[in-house]
Amino acid sequence: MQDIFVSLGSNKGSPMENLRIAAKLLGDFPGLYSVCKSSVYRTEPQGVKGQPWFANQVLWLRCNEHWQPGRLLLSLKDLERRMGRTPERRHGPRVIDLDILLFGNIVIAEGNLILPHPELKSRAFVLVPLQEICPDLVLPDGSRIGILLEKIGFRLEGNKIFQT
Ligand code: PH2
Ligand code: MG
Ligand code: MG
Repeated sequence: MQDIFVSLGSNKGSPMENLRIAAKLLGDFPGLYSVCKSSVYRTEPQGVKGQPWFANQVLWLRCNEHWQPGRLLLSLKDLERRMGRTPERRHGPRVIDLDILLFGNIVIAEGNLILPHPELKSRAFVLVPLQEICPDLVLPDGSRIGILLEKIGFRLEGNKIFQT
């Protein structure tokens, strides 16, 4: 069993509904089990401004020995496609974005399979929900969520995350 953290993001169509459907479909993958889900946060767009705010959520899952990062990445891409995601501008609006944040303590960089997620440490829309569900989480390099959050500028108001 490995612990896996997956980030869900949507800012096109019905974002809340898109997250709900994606989480449900992910839970249906054989050998992949849901541990818990964070709240859904409404978050200021990072990277490309002037697009609708996102709905973001982090899921904590566990998998059996038949899963490895490469297979999970392909399955997430397939799920995005099945939910109607079409190729779009980098960082632009999307129906659903499913990113692996962490897969156990695996550190890997092979093409588009990069773990931990390369932007994990700079994004409040990932760190805040991660801290909500797993406050004691330690990354493979020894860094802690609380310390990482202290290093970046952001504001949390209810379930809204502002980060410029
Ligand atoms: N995803 C991006 C780029 N910017 N900003 C927010 N707030 N939420 C996202 O999920 C997001 C983003 C690329 O995947
Ligand atoms: Mg992404
Ligand atoms: Mg992605």
